[in-house]
Amino acid sequence: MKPRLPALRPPVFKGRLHDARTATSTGRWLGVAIAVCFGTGLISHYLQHPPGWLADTLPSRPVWGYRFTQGLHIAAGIAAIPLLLAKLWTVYPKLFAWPPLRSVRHALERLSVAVLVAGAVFELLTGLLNTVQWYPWPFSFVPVHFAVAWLLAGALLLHVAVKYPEIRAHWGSTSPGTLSLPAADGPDRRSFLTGVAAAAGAVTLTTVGQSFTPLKSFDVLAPRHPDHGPLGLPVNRTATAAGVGHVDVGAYRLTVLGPHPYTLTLAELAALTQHESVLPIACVEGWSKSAHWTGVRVTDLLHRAGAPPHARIRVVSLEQYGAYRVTEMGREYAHDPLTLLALKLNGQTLTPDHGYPARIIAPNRPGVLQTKWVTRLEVL
Ligand SMILES: Nc1nc2c(c(=O)[nH]1)N[C@H]1C(S)=C(S)[C@@H](COP(=O)(O)O)O[C@H]1N2
Ligand SMILES: [Mo]
Repeated sequence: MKPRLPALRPPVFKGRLHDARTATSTGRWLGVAIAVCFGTGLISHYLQHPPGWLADTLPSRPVWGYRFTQGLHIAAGIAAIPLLLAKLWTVYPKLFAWPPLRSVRHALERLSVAVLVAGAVFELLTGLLNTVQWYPWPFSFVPVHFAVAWLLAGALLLHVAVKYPEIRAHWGSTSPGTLSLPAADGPDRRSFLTGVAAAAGAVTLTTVGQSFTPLKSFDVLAPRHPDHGPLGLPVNRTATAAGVGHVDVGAYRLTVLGPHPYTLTLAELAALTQHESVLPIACVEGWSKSAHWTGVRVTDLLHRAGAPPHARIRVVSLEQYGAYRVTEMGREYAHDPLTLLALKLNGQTLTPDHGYPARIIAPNRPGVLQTKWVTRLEVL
């Protein structure tokens, strides 16, 4: 007996919320979240990898600038996940539209939607996994996340342009006449949208405390809690993970290379004029916490080496390998009186994981550039 093949017929969707109006309602919030992610992502990228012409003009104020923009980047990305799921659920019947391709224009539009969906899923997934430092892929996160962001932004602009007439028709809260559905669907849609808003609110509330510390007691889902870590500050990369291990204080030297190079022991460094700064560590992964730092002003160290007042510097760590072993610092940071080569954190000697014996702390700067275990400053 021949097995009977089911007839190939597209499924019929009777749900009342797969309509343009619901798609517009979810889409606009998703669009806002993605736009915020894109803008704050650009800020983060150019603070970390400034082109030459920009490096010396990057501002060191406001001190909380990067804390704010990166906290927003991660919060918007997390909130976008339930919004994206809701939006995809609303529009997925279109996958089964028949015939699949009606014209060249229709084919191009579907292609752009495919890029849009793939880009959005990719960015939110890789971003989320980066916050837990899980990299189950063979490529490097930063350049690929950055490149796909442009693809996504382009596809989103195109999508908004193509859908503009529909978006406009369904944007307002009441647009009678354009509604193809009976008014009885109103309550349904309201419940759906309320549910989506509640989901987005819940994931935000349970994670945003990792950087917005007034809400830290609700931070139960974020990978980091602002209070968990030695001296009340989280640690991203431990001394052991960085291969720094135990630092021999007797052998430690700080070298400052410039027109008049010199070398200091830790005792000599500690004998220089010490200053205090209250500055946050703001990690690209979304957590941040403000702390009291005590140490020597970087600008004083550079001045002593005969550096010109506009000098840019390179900071070198005791760390042997790792992407953040060597970092560069533009002149606004290097000569900001708040920028320290810190020896103490919250009144106590740095712990090995926080960069003992000396680490950089500068205002408005991504955490990855707050170099720990510093052994050399080079005037460029
Ligand atoms: N040498 C070195 N410095 C480093 C890192 C590193 O991997 N190596 N990690 C950076 C990152 S990603 C962050 S967020 C901050 C965290 O500082 P903390 O561990 O003292 O909180 O240190 C930065 N300094
Ligand atoms: Mo970080």
